[in-house]
Amino acid sequence: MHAMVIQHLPGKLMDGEILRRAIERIDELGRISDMPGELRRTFLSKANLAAGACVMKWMGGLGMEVAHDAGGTVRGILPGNGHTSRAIIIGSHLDTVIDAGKYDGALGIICALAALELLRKEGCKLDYPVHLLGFSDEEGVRFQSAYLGSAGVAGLLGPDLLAVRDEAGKTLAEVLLTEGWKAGAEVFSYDEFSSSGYLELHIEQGRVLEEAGEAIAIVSGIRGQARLRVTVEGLADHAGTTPMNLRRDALTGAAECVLMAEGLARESSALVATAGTFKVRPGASNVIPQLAEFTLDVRHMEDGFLNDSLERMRRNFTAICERRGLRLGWNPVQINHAVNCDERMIAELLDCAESVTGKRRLLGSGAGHDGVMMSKVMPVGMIFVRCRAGLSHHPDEHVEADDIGKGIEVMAEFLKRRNA
Ligand code: HGY
Ligand code: MN
Ligand code: MN
Repeated sequence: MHAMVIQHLPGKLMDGEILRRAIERIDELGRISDMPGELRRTFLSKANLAAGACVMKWMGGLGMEVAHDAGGTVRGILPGNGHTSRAIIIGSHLDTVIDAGKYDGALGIICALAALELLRKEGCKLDYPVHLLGFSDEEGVRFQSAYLGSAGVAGLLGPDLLAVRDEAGKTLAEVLLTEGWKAGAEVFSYDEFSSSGYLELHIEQGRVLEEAGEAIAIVSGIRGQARLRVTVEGLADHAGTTPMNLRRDALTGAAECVLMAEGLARESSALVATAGTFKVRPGASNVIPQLAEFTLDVRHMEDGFLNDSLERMRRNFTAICERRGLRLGWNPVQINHAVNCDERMIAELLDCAESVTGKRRLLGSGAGHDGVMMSKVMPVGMIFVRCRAGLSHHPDEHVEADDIGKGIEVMAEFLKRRNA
């Protein structure tokens, strides 16, 4: 764990108490894990529910009215002074990837809390309610489908998503029934009338800010993302007696497919393709693999290019499998198209960023975020905070205290300027 040394503190947080508490909370959430020795919180896991309960405690401490839904998303409501009922939603996600860093998701929730604390310290009452949401599942580790928490609150958990299955073959619908956090659960539901916007602070998870020597960027949009489960089926046989030309080796066929996808992505600077998981059956060293299954994560800023790339991969995988006497299973799990952030929020956030940092940096997001789902029912804005070497989805993910303080100030400034 990195001892967070607070050197120079930004202006408004000079006493450091709010920033210090935010950093302590990042460390505290960073210790709530399903796996000793690494950080892991997934959909409805024990640690994810514990993290949600911890955030509810902090929100309660700020006088917010707290609740959770059956999927594990938590919410705090800070009522406004009644001038308008249209809330502004702030927050991020509670869950993590496997062996994660402690800032992806958590930073956005904790900075949202800190921004409200900063406004309270400055005696700033807001005209409108603020809803702080900690989404239960943005990474999609358990079901390989992203944004389940925000899809839930945006009313987008349709039959397709409810039918996705986890490793054990359980559907999301079954898991909600059997493992849901039902005691005291409320239904969170937002539509285009309930809120005037969703604002999320998140680490950049890229290198642009670090290379520019800047702390803050405002996000222009979120790249489209396709998640697939690909299976390649061959024929198990004896590793010692089967001649190479008679083999129908599922693993080598799948490997050729993965390398084809990588090759295609290397041809174009804005396309990325990743096989993050790879399983082989039966999985004995002296048996030619019968079945190989891998996940494919493919992303691009333009939907048309993403769709064309997926079609090229599917066609090439089919050809590879035919040539090798293998059977291809091409199974899209979830395709989210690119999302633009709201022009008005971008303009306001750039002004806020300039007032805090003197810079106006606009940046597209290669990573996915809950704003993809929230954008279906409300305007979306995002604040990026620099992270060291752009490293993320890794235990060494790191953000400097000063940059956290600036992020909190930009968010607080935005909320303040939304007052009439
Ligand atoms: O995968 C992503 O882009 C995000 O971290 N969920
Ligand atoms: Mn994230
Ligand atoms: Mn992530």
